[in-house]
Amino acid sequence: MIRCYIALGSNLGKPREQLLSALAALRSLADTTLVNCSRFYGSIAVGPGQQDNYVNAVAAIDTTLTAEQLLTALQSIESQHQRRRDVRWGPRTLDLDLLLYGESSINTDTLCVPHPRMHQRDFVLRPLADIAPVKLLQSEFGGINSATFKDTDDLWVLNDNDQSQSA
Ligand code: ROI
Repeated sequence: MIRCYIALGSNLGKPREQLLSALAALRSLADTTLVNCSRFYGSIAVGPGQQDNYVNAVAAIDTTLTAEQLLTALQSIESQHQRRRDVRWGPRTLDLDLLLYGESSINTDTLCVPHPRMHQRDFVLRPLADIAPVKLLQSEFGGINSATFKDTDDLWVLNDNDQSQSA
């Protein structure tokens, strides 16, 4: 079994429900166990132009799928959620990014792991810090620590009972 981390993001449709539905899809993926998921975060869109706020989270899975098979499975879950790939950096119903595949470094035309932009993105690092082992956070991420993070104007923890869809 390989321990993998997957970033989830949505800012179209009902973002929270998109994430819950994506987690259900991950849970029923063949040869894969959903191990854990971070809290859900609201976040201001990073990137050009004006976009609605996102809901972001990070999930941990154990899988015997190869990285390529996993990527294909993630893309198929995105398609099931009406993901369109027309606008780069554009709004999306569901984005599933493979952050880490065990300790592998992968660099092919289709796949780059560890995800090349994850270290700069608080909307990835902060949920990751909820669930990743301290050892991994120390070795890969300079010791980021869930306990030292505070809500900011750009990124905040969503309460489970907060039903607002505006993130
Ligand atoms: N911004 C936020 N806050 N969250 C995301 O998941 C996200 N995903 C993206 C871009 C457009 C870069 N911006 C984002 O792909």
